[in-house]
Amino acid sequence: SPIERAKYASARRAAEFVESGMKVGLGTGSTAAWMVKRLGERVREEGLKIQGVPTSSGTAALAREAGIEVTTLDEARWLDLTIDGADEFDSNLNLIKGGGGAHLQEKVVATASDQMIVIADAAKAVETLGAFPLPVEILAFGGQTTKALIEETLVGMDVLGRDSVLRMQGDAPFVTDEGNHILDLNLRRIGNARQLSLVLNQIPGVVENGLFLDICDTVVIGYGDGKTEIRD
Ligand code: DER
Repeated sequence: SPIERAKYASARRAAEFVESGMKVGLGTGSTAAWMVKRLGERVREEGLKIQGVPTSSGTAALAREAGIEVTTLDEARWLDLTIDGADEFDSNLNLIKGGGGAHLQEKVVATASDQMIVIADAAKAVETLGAFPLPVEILAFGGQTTKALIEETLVGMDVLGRDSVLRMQGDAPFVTDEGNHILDLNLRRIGNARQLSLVLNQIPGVVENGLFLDICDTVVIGYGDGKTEIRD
C-alpha cells in the first residue's frame, strides 16, 4: 500500500544516518520495524558496527533477530542517535507518540540521545497536535488502576470531557512492558501542549504522556511514491 511504501522509504532513508561506532536508540512500531530490518542488512552486508538500545521488548526481539548487538541504556549511558516513529508531528517537530504503547521507554531513550530522528509517512503531518488520541500511561497496581482519579482530576481542571478511553487488547486492558495501562485522551486539538504535558505528569498515577516536545531534531517524511523529504 502507499502508506506502507512511504513508511519503508522513510525508514530506509533514516537508517543511512547510522555510522559504525554509534550507539543507537531503536524505536517501536511498524515504521521503526523497517528501520531495524535495514540496520540488520547493513550489519550483515557492510559490517556496520553499532550497539542498539531498544524501546520495547518487541523491538529488542526484532533487533536480535536482525543480528544487531543489543545493549542497555545503563551500559550505553548516552546515545548518539535515536530513530523512532510518531503518530503525529507538527511544524515545530513536536510529536504525539504512543500509538504502539511504548512511549515511556521511547521518551527515555530519545531524551538520552544527542539526536532524535523521526520516521513517518506524510499523513502524520498536522497543523495542530491532538487529532490522534493522546496516549497516557497510567499506573496499574494490585489489580486496580488510577483511571478514575486521573479522569476526575482532568474533568475538574476542565482539560477533558468524559471522552478518555482505557486502551483494550481484546477484551482485557492493554498492558505495557512495565505492566501499566494506557488511557487515550480524545482532545481533538491541543492548544498548549507544554502546559498539558506538565499538568498531566503532575497527576499521581500518570506515568508518562505521549507528547514529545523539543525532543525531535529531524523528521524523515516518506511518500507513497518512495520519495523522502528531510525536515529539521
Ligand atoms: O507507539 C509509538 O510511539 C510508535 O512509534 C507510533 O507512534 C508509530 O507507529 P507506526 O510507525 O506503526 O505508525
